[in-house]
Amino acid sequence: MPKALVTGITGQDGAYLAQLLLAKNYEVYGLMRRSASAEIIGERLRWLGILDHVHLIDGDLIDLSSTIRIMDQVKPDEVYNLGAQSFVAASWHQPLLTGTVTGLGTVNMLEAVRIVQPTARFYQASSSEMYGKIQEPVQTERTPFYPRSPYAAAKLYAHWMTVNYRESFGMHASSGILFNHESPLRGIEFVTRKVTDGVARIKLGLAKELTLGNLDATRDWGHARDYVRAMHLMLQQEVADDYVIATGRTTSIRDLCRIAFSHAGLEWQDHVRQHESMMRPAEVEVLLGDPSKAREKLGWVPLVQLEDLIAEMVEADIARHRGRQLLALPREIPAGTSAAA
Ligand code: NDP
Ligand code: GDR
Repeated sequence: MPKALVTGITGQDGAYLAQLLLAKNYEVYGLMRRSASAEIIGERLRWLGILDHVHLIDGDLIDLSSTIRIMDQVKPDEVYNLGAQSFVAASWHQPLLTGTVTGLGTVNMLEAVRIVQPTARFYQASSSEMYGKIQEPVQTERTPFYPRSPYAAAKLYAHWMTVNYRESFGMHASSGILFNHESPLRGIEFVTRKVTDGVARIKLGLAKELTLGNLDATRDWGHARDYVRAMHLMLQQEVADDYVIATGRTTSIRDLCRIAFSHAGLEWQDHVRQHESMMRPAEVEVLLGDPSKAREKLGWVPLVQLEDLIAEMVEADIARHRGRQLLALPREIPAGTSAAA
């Protein structure tokens, strides 16, 4: 039975990846931060019905002794490093924490692999945010990077350290440059989920308006379930490499609103408001990925269309607010209450 160690297992991708690996008969271990709210932290895994099927080990990415201890305890065949401070807007408020967790935390994992389990295959969760102020209209593995936030700068450091460990120590270390991917398990602070949650509240008469920031930005959105398949495929290759994972279609926040509100039979213009406080100090205006290399080398293609993804999210949020799944859900803050966008 192959063994996988997943950091960030309590997050959106970690939960879907754990589900995929269990279905493939892996023994799945997850690094989990200690929390005073441990019963809530595991909610995504519970939502997928797999909380009791994974082994959770306490530790923290910023603590090298944690990563070494866990590597020694598990001796995994594959390591998926998904843990991060992953919210771009928060990275301006907490730049040092973001650099420590998202940047140096990756090196703590790489060091633990190098010291304890150098034969393990390593996956790094790199990001399309590294392209930032885009240098080419369609981004590939060869497009130069131009990070626009403390988050993106931290991810870029982690990305190059992954490449460096591959080239310096011969480690099987791959980086997935993933474009935005969403699901009903997406954190409420990200724009897709904020919108689908807002649609649900408005539909059910719990709210009248939804306040957003920049409606002109465009993103290449896919489904998280499709994207974790790509992570696994990367580690099954004989030679480690870096891959762009994207759909090849970009959509504005405005059009996202149109799709989500119309799914519930609502007009988005009647409800969406823009507010300065939701704007970012520096914006990534457009992202559009070319996943040709992943298609050719991994045989990976995305299966879910944006409209179907948004429909699934709206339905899930309506169900949540109807209270059908109240006990099985992550704790949420109401959309629009955060000062940050
Ligand atoms: P989430 O924010 O949902 O999950 C982040 C995970 O990291 C959580 O499990 C969180 O734990 C954990 N974490 C945070 N800080 C620490 C720490 N100090 N030590 C250990 N674990 C920690 O992110 P996603 O699932 O959406 O993304 C997964 C990864 O992929 C992230 O690295 C993200 O930056 C990257 N990425 C995501 C994309 C997307 O569109 N979703 C696109 C490209 C890259 P806790 O539950 O305790 O907070
Ligand atoms: P992003 O995702 O920053 O691309 O990072 P997010 O959904 O937060 O923002 C996407 C775009 O929407 C605009 N926007 C708003 N965003 C939020 N969150 N809230 C709002 O009210 C709002 N209004 C407009 C933003 O300005 C932005 O242009 C995500 C994360 O998962 C990262 O970890 C990952 O690396 C990248 O995707 C790829």
